[in-house]
Amino acid sequence: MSAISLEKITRFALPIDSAILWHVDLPMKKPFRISTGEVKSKPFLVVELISDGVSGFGEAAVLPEPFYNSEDPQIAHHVLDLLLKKLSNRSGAGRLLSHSDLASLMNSFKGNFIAKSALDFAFFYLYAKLNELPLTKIAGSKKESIPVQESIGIGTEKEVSSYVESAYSRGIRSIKLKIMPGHSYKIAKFVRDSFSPKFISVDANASFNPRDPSHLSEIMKTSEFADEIEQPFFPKNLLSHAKLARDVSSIVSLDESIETLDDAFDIAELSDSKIAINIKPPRIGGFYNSILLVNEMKKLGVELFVGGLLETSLGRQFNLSIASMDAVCNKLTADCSPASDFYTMDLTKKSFDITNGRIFVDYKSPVPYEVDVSILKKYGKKLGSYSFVSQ
Ligand code: OSB
Ligand code: MG
Repeated sequence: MSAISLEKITRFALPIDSAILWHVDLPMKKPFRISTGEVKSKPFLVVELISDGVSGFGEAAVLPEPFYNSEDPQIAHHVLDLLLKKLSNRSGAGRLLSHSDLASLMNSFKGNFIAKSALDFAFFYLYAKLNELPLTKIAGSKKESIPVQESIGIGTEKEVSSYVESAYSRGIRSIKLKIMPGHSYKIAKFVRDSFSPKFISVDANASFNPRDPSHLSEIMKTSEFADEIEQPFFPKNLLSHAKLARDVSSIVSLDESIETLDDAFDIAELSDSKIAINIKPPRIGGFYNSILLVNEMKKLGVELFVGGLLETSLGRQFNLSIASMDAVCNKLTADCSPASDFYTMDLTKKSFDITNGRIFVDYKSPVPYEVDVSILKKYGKKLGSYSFVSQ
């Protein structure tokens, strides 16, 4: 049912007057370290689409430098500026814009999915507000609440212990540890022995080389202490991940490797649907692509869960809607701790909390976490304004 209404939604045109591209930099509480780089501050972009005085917002959850994928704030600025100029100059189209118009323009550009996702999210934010249709209804979400996993950056045993303790104090028993070559099984064993969590996943962010025997044996050893291993190898090493999934009893999951629906179909075929997929809506170009990916992978029985890119609650509410679809986050939990774990303030008027390790999903508000415009203006600067009304 949700697939039919989603198709209807994509053909429905919204009357858009103008758009603003914002650069936002919220103060971070603490750095977050992954194998390939450290996030000390996290400037990101926001697209605002305006229709008769009503705004829809979308977050481009880029990391400060291209160490997670090939995008960063400057690259996203360039790509979004090009797309917004093309949208504002569409000949003869006036101010009416449907999601399918938007998607066909975006599909003509290769890659840059995080940048594109901001336009897709802004569209659905506006659509939800103008039609009073909750984002959860658009996704066809069903779950009342979703279990949360705490994602812990690379650090000393002492630092990691204090983050695990804070997760435990909120009822979270599923821990994701960031790892890298030379720093993997010891930390996984340490957390397993000291805290006995319900579930340990380790995330290498594509830092192990499958052609290096010492890297391979380190991953095999780490798997003894981990229930799940996320993206050990480089993003294009689909076959190496499929082989690893045959050789270890831990669940193998992919994050960086999956950018399109075709990537998901490929790994499902290569691994006989054994490899789980971490859906990060920004990484695959937004809300629409995420819903589609869930609907297709559900048919193949692929295990799905939702990850994060340190978004504010503006971005994370789309992740939560996807996480509460019935085919998602069943065996595996969502990396969706509150934005207050990372930032001294959120970009939205309210934020979500964790109760006994779970987030309760809001099914009433069209857009549960609306942008607080005073915070956007205080911590953001305008990079560009675009008029959609033909001159
Ligand atoms: O691989 O999951 C990842 C943050 C930055 C880059 C990569 C990753 C992450 C996270 C953050 O783990 C999880 C979150 O947003 O809660
Ligand atoms: Mg990951």
